[in-house]
Amino acid sequence: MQNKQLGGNPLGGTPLGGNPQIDTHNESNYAKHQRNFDFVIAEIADVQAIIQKLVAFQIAIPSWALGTGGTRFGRFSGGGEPRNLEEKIEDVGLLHALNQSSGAISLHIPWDIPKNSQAIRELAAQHHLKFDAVNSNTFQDQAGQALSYKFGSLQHTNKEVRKQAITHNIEVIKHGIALGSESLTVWLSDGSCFPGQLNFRKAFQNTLESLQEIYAALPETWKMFIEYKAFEPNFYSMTVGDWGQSLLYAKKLGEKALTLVDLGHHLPNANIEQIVALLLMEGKLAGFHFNDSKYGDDDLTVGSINPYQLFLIFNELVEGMDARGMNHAKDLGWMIDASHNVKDPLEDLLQSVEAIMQAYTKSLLIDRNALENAQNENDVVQCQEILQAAYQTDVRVLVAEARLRSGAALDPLGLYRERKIRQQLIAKRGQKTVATGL
Ligand code: LRH
Ligand code: MN
Repeated sequence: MQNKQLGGNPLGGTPLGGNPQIDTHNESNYAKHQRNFDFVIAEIADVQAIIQKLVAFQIAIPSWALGTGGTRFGRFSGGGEPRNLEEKIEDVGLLHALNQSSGAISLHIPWDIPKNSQAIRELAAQHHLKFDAVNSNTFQDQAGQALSYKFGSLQHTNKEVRKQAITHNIEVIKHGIALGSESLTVWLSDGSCFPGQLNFRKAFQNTLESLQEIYAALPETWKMFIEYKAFEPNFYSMTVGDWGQSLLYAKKLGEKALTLVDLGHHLPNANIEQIVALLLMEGKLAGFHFNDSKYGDDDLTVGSINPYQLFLIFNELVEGMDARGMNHAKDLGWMIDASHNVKDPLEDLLQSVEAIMQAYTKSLLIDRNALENAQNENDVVQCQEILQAAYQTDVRVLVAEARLRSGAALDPLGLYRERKIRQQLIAKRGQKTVATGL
């Protein structure tokens, strides 16, 4: 089964992307697809332009979410997990071969330190993968680390701890440069668990001064993504606790600093689509860590709990990006950040990419002129009718058509199961392998 041309890819195929198994799968699903396609496009204007946008739209897969996730209560491994960075790249390469919408991987350091950056870069290129943002980690103490981050990193009252964390972030930038990445994501678990534990002003100023040193180390073309989070692992305050605090840092740091929106990092019922609209208006939106949640930072499959919210977020994105003449595919960071406690990690990621592509497609179907007129008329009912007409449109065949035109599978999840790929990975890697990450 193994195809020596494309290191261990259970789908076989050649580096040139031609893939007999995908072709066979598409042939057997083509007639039904074409029938649906012809039916759906009859009602849709500019369908070709929409499909081109979908073909161009690429989502970065987190290197830390290719194994089974867990909680403090337990972790139930599914087997066949990638044992090293090379196998993680193969797994993302597999996802990309199946949907041609997963063309980048986002690494987390030190969970995924490349031993040989050039070799890793070549392996990724073989799988048609780029390196998206690199992520630093000052929320765990590594073996042999001199000073602990128990009471924070960039906020820490001890200048030596801050220095240690700054040095780590600058090392992460170096790894990113070697891989061709162009952005650093800084998520800080810094904060406090009890009233009185922290001087909020000093914590902010220590963090800002530390970020300024990291900012100064950024290459000219790089960006710094400042990710905020309302709670966990600190449960009284977080030093980058919401979009306002992240924006304050980003504005004080400079134009390379932007605010990253992780959908699971908000207090209950936050209006995330409004936050997105305003960050975009300010030119300070970095991009996203897509996932879904019902309670906290649940890191569930994108669109599995609140697909309408995801649609409303993409509505603001398309409106705001077009208002600024931005390139949908290139001008924001599209990344997934999820953790798989009960699903096969690769199936979960395939579902998440599909949910993002569907939300984006539906937002492209919104009749913008009609909506603007209805808003100007304060015709509230008509505004909802226009939005929901797009939301209620079944766009699955449009997303599938974009895959077909990109050489991917009409039904990625179906083909993944049809080819028993998880079983192949278990046969190759074993039942008990554990991937680095969350
Ligand atoms: C924090 C977070 C952050 C990552 C981590 C893996 O909750 O969302 O983006 O560094 O998850
Ligand atoms: Mn995140």
